Amino acid sequence: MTSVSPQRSVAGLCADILEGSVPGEADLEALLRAGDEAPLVFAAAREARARHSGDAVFLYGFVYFSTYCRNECAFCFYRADNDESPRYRKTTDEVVAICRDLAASGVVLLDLTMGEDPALHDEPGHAALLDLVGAVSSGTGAPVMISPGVLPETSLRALKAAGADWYALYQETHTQELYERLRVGQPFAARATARSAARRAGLLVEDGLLTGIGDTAADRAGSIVAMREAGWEQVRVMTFVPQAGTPLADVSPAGDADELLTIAAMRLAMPDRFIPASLDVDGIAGLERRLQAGANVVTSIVPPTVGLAGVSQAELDIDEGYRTVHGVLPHLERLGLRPAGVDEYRERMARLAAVPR
Ligand code: SAM
Ligand code: MD0
Ligand code: SF4
Repeated sequence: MTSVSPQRSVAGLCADILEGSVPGEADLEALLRAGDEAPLVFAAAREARARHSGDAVFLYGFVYFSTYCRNECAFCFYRADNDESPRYRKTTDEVVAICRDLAASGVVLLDLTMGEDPALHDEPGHAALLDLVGAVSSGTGAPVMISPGVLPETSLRALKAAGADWYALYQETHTQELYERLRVGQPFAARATARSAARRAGLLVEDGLLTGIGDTAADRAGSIVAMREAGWEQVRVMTFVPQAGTPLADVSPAGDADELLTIAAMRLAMPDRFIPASLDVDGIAGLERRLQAGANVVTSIVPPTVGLAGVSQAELDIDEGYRTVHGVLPHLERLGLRPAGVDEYRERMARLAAVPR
């Protein structure tokens, strides 16, 4: 396979990539700067998706079970010193009941997410977390993702043994200076090390980006290349949503144009990977745009009435029941897409796990 020349037009680049050329960093930056030609990039991304995923879309349930956190991420509503965010910690029984209902509603994966809650993180051997993952896995029979923050390899191995399939840990940006302004006080290398440890432990891994937070197209192109080289099985991007009570509360919200182009560029760079359309940025109103940019996963499906929050949109569309399988299905149908079942999902996970890396 050859690299595409950086001099090509957007249309030419897209055509070359669909014919098998591997886009380099300059090519990806050109795609990310497509501007008025963005629709060409989205169409190419949909074609790449169709070749690898057909019309299948994978629906993920999101369970933010503890919103306590010891960290001070500049962008996050749940940073330790914010007293405006809702704090709760669900019991194992509550989480299992929520997950059973989510699995019955048609999601193919349960994403168990928490802040770096000292009550769970400081416990020797992370026994309560292991117990929770074991209970959700055996109680639902569904694939499980954990998003717990940075953990040591021993605990990641134990979580895999307890039934976890995936570890999600986002770098936000692979440009170190920008990272240090965002994840204040958290070493850049520690997150990368934890993802590598998770892979050694046999977990599939998701990395991800934030955009609209001081990043440039060059930063995002560099990140896409870094994530492709690492071979992570799932990659994401979310637009920064300014949060009350945080240092970045007054930043003007970016539109989603850069997020959409980043989804499409990731799809063209990594055609066989899972790439989410998150309901946690623009809610249900933003779903079709993200799917039309080449996403093949819908994340942040949250059941109403059980007192769970989103991360970047704590409340948007949750009580209304729009962030549910029922709320998502009409949008898939309108785009000629269909929700995949758990067996098909497991088969796709196994295929990616078998890719040499
Ligand atoms: N505490 C764990 C951690 O940070 O790894 C797990 C939570 S993690 C899934 C939360 C992710 O949501 C962040 O990594 C970031 O990518 C995204 N996020 C948080 N606050 C956000 C905001 N205000 N706007 C957009 N995305 C945000
Ligand atoms: C999402 N709110 O998927 C969730 C969260 C954590 N693994 C994912 C950021 O949008
Ligand atoms: Fe804590 Fe995660 Fe929010 Fe950072 S992004 S403050 S680690 S919950």
